[in-house]
Amino acid sequence: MNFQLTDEEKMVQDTVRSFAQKELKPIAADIDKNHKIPDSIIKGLAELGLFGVYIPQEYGGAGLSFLSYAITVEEISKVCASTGVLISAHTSLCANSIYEFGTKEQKEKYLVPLASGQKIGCILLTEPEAGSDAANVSTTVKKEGDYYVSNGNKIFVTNGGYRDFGILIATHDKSLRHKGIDAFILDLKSEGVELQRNEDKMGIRGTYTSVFSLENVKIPKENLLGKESEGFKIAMDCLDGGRIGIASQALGIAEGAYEKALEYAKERKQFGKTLSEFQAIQFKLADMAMHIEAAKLLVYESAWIKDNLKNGASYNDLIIKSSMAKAYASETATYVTKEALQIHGGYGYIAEYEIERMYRDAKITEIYEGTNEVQRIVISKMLLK
Ligand code: COS
Repeated sequence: MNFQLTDEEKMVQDTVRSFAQKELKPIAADIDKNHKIPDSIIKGLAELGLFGVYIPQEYGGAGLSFLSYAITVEEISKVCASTGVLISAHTSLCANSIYEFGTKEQKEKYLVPLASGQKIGCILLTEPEAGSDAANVSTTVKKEGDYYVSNGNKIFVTNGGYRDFGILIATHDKSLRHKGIDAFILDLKSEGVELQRNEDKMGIRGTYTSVFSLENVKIPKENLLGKESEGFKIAMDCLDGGRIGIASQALGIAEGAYEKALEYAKERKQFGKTLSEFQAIQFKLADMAMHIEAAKLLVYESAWIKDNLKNGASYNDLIIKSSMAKAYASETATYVTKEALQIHGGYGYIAEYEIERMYRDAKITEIYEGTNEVQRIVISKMLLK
């Protein structure tokens, strides 16, 4: 067992940390306020290769490990959770699906611009009646000559507002549930794809959470991803990696809040001594650090499993550990941000101190890419198999 990062992973950590601290930290509050990640940040991330960390170089990526990707999302999310999920949803839910299931032609046409950061990716999976019950999608596809024609409604599409590329999950026969589902690469500028709105939300306010309607959208037949009826498998597979991405985001949020609380506890004086001299605060810090460390081990281990699937690591292990990492790290993020806010007292409630943003950002990690209740369904099903 080796708990050390490779030299390459350490370099990624240093590079991303330095970018996050220098470029992102000073404007994280503005990203939240203005509901937008500046184009200059997207350009900077692209120049560092962070839109395709583990995608091979021949397809526009940086060709590094999956663990490097997890570290990237973690370091970015320490200062800006919106930018963390921009990278995570783009990579895990879109680029990854094309990388793992796409043809050479699909990779050249769609993966290269995604992995190099010229285009931003998303997945169109969730619907008003298909959230946790992902197999209940009602968006239809019907083959007509050289096209599939799709109709339906999609919600909660992270990154949808960029209107670049998405993975569309739709059914050709709803009565078959997950066995009737297909996946497609969809250009979000196609005729019939209407962006209804970007939601106004509690946290990760720098991201687009979009609502789309699809009316007679013609998708070229060569945009089918994998084979017909493989769509649910593709969605689940990308979520297995995606859950590590969200776990990394949650870990980063928790670490960012913990660091701020630690710093504040050492500076703030009440009753003639610093907060860090009170045992009540010391115990809070100890508990926060303990949970963060445990979350980190789960996140890094699941990323390591994903990196080692070709070297004998088991896919079942990936499913169970990625769900554990996601549930545990997200619960750590909500717990740690709550405690960090409490340590800041009244100032924690004031926007200038940033903890209130981290507290708001943390909550979604318990919900998206599978609620933590769904993670427990996945974990227990695997345990009882
Ligand atoms: N990884 C790989 N395969 C999985 C899987 C996973 N995590 N979870 C389920 N599957 C497979 C099952 O093995 C089964 O395959 P077979 O047909 O070959 O047996 C198939 O998918 C159907 O599984 P199951 O019968 O368990 O499906 P259910 O409809 O009961 O629901 C859950 C499965 C709840 C786990 C699934 O719908 C889910 O993950 N929901 C949450 C969706 C989500 O995360 N949405 C957020 C999107 S953010 S963009």
